[in-house]
Amino acid sequence: MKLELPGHRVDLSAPCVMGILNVTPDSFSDGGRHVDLDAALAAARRMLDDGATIIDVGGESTRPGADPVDEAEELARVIPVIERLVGETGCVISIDTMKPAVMRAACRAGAAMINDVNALRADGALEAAASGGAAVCLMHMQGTPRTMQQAPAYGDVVADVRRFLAQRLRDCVDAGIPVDRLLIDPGFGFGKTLEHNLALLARLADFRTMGRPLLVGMSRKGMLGQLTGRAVDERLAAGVAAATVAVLHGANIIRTHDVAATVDAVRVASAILTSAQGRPATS
Ligand code: 9MG
Repeated sequence: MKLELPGHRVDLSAPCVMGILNVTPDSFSDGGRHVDLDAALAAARRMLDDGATIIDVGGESTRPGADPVDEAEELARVIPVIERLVGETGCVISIDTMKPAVMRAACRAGAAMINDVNALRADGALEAAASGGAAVCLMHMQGTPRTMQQAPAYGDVVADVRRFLAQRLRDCVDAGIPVDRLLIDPGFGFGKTLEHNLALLARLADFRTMGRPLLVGMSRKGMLGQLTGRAVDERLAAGVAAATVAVLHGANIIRTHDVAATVDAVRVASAILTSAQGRPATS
């Protein structure tokens, strides 16, 4: 499967890695309110050297309980980074945002993908994505980042998330976004308990039948902390294990903070899948 993006063609016949570049003051701070552009660019270059195929640039935290950031502030954080990354590396850039104005400006600056944890549900987001020409990752989220972990509830989490994503795919196509530009993501940790997350991971292959590339992100998330008892900066092994399982269950793109280790894991899992596909099934 190939993903056609403005100026790029991403080959998804083997799974690949999306590196996370959070340009929030707590990530690349110069000690004050401002993002240190050179430090952010150096981190992106390191992820590309480590084998990332896509860099996901985000200026608003979507962590549980996170406060929203206003539009002007988000633009000021992400646009200079995208402009410099495009100019200096020519890499595939994804913009992680829920805001239509940020989507438009990021696409003008050279972003080839929109990664929206809100699945283009904000007013004007469908139109912004349709006009920008970029690919779009539609993620499932129950609630908002501020409230989503308060009491998430589902009938059957896999069926409910699948139904939501199928409806959003139809809404996007109705709004004029070609289906071959759309990706789906079940949204690990976004309005889900540990049991919900584990059910989604165990049954990830159910999303393959939707016919769109499958992106997943579990890197450093709370579900890994719940399973291991480890702090956020000690979850590398757990994240690599989760990424490996995701690839074995059909994920095409793994979103991660830890690119080098995840690239290795994805290569191993992908080779096992390829080798298994050449063999007759055993009973
Ligand atoms: C921005 N962001 C944080 N977690 C994410 C996830 O799991 N998937 C996608 N697509 N974006 C995410």
